[in-house]
Amino acid sequence: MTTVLAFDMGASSGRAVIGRLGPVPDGTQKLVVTEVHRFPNHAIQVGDHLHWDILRLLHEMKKGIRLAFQNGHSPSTFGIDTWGVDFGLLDANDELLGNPYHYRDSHTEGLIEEVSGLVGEEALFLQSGLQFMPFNTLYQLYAMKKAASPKLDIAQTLLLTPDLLTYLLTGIKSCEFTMATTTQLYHPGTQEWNAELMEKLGIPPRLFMEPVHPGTIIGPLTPAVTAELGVPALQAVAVGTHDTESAIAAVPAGDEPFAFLVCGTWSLLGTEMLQPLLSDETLQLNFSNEGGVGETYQLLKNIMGLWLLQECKREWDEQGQETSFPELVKMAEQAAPFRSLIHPDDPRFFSPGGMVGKIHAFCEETNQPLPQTKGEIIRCILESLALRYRQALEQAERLTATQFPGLHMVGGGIQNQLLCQFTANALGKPVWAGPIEASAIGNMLMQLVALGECKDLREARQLVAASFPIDVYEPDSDASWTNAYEAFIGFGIV
Ligand code: ADP
Ligand code: LRH
Repeated sequence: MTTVLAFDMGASSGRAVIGRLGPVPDGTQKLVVTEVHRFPNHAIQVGDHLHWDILRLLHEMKKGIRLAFQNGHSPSTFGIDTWGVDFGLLDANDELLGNPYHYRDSHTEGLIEEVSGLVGEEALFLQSGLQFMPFNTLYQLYAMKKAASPKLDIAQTLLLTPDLLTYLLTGIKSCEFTMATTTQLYHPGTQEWNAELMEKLGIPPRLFMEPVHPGTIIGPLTPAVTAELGVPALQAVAVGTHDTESAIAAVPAGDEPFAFLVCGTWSLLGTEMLQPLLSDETLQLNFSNEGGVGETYQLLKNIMGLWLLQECKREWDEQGQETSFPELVKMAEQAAPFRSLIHPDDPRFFSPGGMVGKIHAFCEETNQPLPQTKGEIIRCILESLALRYRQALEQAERLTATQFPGLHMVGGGIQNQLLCQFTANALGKPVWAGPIEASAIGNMLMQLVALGECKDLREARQLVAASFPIDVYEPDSDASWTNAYEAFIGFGIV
């Protein structure tokens, strides 16, 4: 029996999950997962900026380690995955300089256009493979440069969030490849940091460490942490530290090309490749090539995702009317279909706050009735997301000249069965949903690879298929989805 511990830090919550690999009565090996700790993760506004509460996350992770042992588990390794792009800076004494910015902070507004003006949009795409998103690390650092941030002047090392958390537990600084490729500063052609681009933008190249690949052992917890928690010196492993890449590693796909949708705060829809696809069409359709585990590249699009629903829920909860996710889904189910649609990737929906008002404004501008009740608003979001998934899947098919037989959905959002069914209906193709805790499972898989318990990504995916059930959603043949898609495409957003 091999036991590992995965920390999966999403933008809305974090969890510590134990994975045990061992034989089952039929003689095969299975992975069994047990959640030992779950905690909320919030953005915090401090003055003009939005930050992560990184020390609270460290505190909760320590609690997770303690609870794992108290509950009788004895993991030998741990791995950390988090959302992409964000980072902390260390000074010459290796101390953290301030609270890391949240990727939804407004300091990067307008910088895509400014940087494209300096470097050229096509050149930037060919040198990074990434879609243009305002929060990419590049724009965050450029914003600090423009603000003459003294932190940037004195920083010696940049650690992306999972590497920062690993450092705070082990004292070892590292840089993991999948996260490095979310920065827009890593060159997919040369497979090196793009120092030339950094110099052009005034970003100091000294900050960046040589990336290591998922499956590399980093080192043990510090003696201070083991003494504080009363646990042995677990070894940290560099997993697919970008949560999206860990989730894709846990898609129970076989050897054929497949399409995936990682469904959480964000929706990431795409397909797995062996090389980045740096075509003109990839640039036009605003797809990313993100480094994946097992020497893969993931051709994918960021879709605003369940953030839309989370923000409406937050607004209503703050008004004192708490409603759970399952209750909201039930209300949506009872609401009338196709009353009004939004385009989830209209930029107005990106920043926190006022989500119901933003949805109303979108509907008003597009001459649609305003969804009023909670059920109407959530139904509008879910139908619109499902139509956006069809649009993105068709784009992925066009880019790769492949017809996918269906869509694998993974992540917390698949607990929303209405969304899974809407997605199958919108696509006219089956949806295979599972596992829910894909990022934590993918995280564990690379620990198992590091420990020699799993040979490679292919074997790891076979283990997922053998260990976790999949729910199948067959499409309803209903012409209203085709009509709604035509209206949706009319919004004109690629
Ligand atoms: P993150 O990107 O923060 O890691 P998750 O993968 O945990 O996100 O997914 C969180 C989302 O899953 C929530 O925003 C919510 O929309 C959805 N969700 C979670 N639990 C349920 C549930 N019981 N029923 C329906 N939807 C749920
Ligand atoms: C999803 C995710 C996504 C990034 C975003 C910042 O959690 O990692 O892949 O683009 O967060």
